[in-house]
Order: sequence, then structure tokens, then C-alpha cells
Amino acid sequence: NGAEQVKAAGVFTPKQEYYQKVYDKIAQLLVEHDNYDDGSYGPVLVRLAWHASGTYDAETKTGGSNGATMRFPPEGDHGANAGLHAARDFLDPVKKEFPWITYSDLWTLAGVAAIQEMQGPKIPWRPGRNDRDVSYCTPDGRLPDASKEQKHLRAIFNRMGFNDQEIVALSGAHALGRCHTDRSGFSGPWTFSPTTLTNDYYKLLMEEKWAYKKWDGPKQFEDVSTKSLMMLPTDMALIKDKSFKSYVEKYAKDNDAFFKDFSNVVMKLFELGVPFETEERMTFKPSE
Ligand code: ZEM
Repeated sequence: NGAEQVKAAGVFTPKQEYYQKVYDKIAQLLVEHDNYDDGSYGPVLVRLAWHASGTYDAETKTGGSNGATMRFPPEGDHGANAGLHAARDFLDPVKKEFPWITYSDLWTLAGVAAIQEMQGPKIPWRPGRNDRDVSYCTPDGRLPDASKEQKHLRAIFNRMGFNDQEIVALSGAHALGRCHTDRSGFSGPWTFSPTTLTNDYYKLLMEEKWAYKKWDGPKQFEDVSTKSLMMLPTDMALIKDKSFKSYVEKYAKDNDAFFKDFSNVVMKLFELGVPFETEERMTFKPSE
């Protein structure tokens, strides 16, 4: 492959076509390993990229996707990261095939690929993250606690540099995937199509009736009509709070507006704290 030749020549600056090859490999593996969870590793890849990035603290400029420090205990063992080894293991053969890419670029690129391959919007992306050693692990407690509400959401996401509109747009990722009792303690998916990105999360928040689930597990909500979907206390906070709710209403009505804002805010999330050398972003071609 071209990358090897350039590397052999001694100067290696990967170009977009090399990153597209990495993208294509991830897309291929997503199709091949369709026996996981609801039929896709896509959601857990998105969660890996989010948890790698969401540790960012704008004040101290620590954390964020630069470093891929979740590879190491203690960060890999933080409660919030339970289960993400599945996503990291999934990407191992990709790293083996393309050893020139850093783990931290790979994880965010995989998040982009997963979103696009699950019919989401294009997410512009740029390389430049470097892997760092264990001393760069962030302290536990930087990611949101699902049992809390709006005050906590604002504290956590304002720390990263996000406003109300961005918090709501980011939360639309919960159209994807599910909760696992052996990971977070919560249970179930948010939508009926957990491997396709849509604005259904917002529609369901607005249109369904939600009640506390009666069970021994942590406090969560279920839809009254089918009892097969779930919402976390932090999800419900988005319709309790007037400012948050205005954006939930907007995205429930307008999938294009959601996709546009989601693309912008995910791009921003995946770039938090990265000292890029290039202003230029690339956009990957989805698989057919
Ligand atoms: Zn999540 N998330 N998240 N999230 N998340 C879970 C699963 C997934 C919160 C949260 O506590 C949880 C964002 C924001 C927030 C995804 C993406 C993004 C789970 C279930 C919990 C408990 C984990 C499990 O048991 O496996 C909270 C409190 C958030 C604050 C708003 C943002 C932002 C995301 C991306 C942009 C995804 C894709 C999943 C599904 C993972 C899977 O394995 O299916």
C-alpha cells in the first residue's frame, strides 16, 4: 500500500487517501462483525470517541482526545469507561494494518466512521493527535453522571466549553446504542433503531409518556406505551429545563437542523485540547 512506500522513502506525511483507507477498513469491519449487540459495533465506537474527548477541561487545558490515555489503568478502569474495551479491541486489527496512525487519531476517526456508516451526517475531521503516556491520564469524575440533572450537565459540559444548544445536540447521540446492566447498571435502548442515527431521540422525548421503571436497578425511565425504551435522568432533564427543551423541540421537528448542529458539535468535541498543525479538515466518503 502507498503508505508503506512513502514511509520507506523516509518522509511520511499521511494524506487524506491514507486516512480514507483507515475509514474504509473500519466500515468493512462494521459490516463483518454484525453479530454484536443490536447488530453493530457502531454505537460503542461512538461512545469510545466521546469518552476519550469528553475529559477535556478548558481551564487547565488537560484531557481530551489527544493522548488516548484510556489505554492505561487508571483511566481505562474508571466506572464511566466500563465496556469500552470492546471498542478498543475492535480497533486493534485496524491499528495493526495501519501502524502509522496514532491511537488517539484512530479512536476519533472511528467515531466519525461509525456515525457516517450509521446514516448520520458527514463529520469533518483532521489528524494531529499524539499518543501520550500514563502520566497524562485524567482524574475520575470528568464525564457526566447519568443519575443527575441539568445543573450537573451544565457544570460538566460548560467545563469542556459547550453551551445549552450544544449539550442538547450532543445528546442526540443517544438515538444510538443502549445501556448495559453490566457496564453502567442501566438497561435498554433509547430508540427503536439503535444502529441508525435519526432525530428519534428528541421525538420520543417529546411525544412519549415516560414513567419511572419499576425495578431493582438505578433510577431510569421507560416509555409507558411499550416499556421497551429507556431514558436516563440526564435525558429527562432536557425536557424539564426550559432552555434545553427549546432545542429538543427544534431537533424533534427538523432532522436537517439536528444533523447540521450534530456534525458541528461532534467535530468540536473530537478536537478538544488537540494542538493541530493543520487548519484543513477532511471529509470521508461513506461506503456504498
Ligand atoms: Zn452517552 N451513555 N451519555 N453519550 N452514549 C451511554 C451510552 C451511550 C451519558 C451516559 O451516562 C451514558 C453522550 C452523553 C451522555 C453514547 C454517546 C454519547 C450509557 C450506557 C450511559 C449510562 C452505557 C452502557 O451501559 O453501555 C450521559 C449522562 C451523557 C450526558 C449528556 C454523548 C455526548 C455522546 C456522543 C456524542 C452512545 C453512542 C452510547 C451507546 C453505547 C453502546 O454501547 O451502545
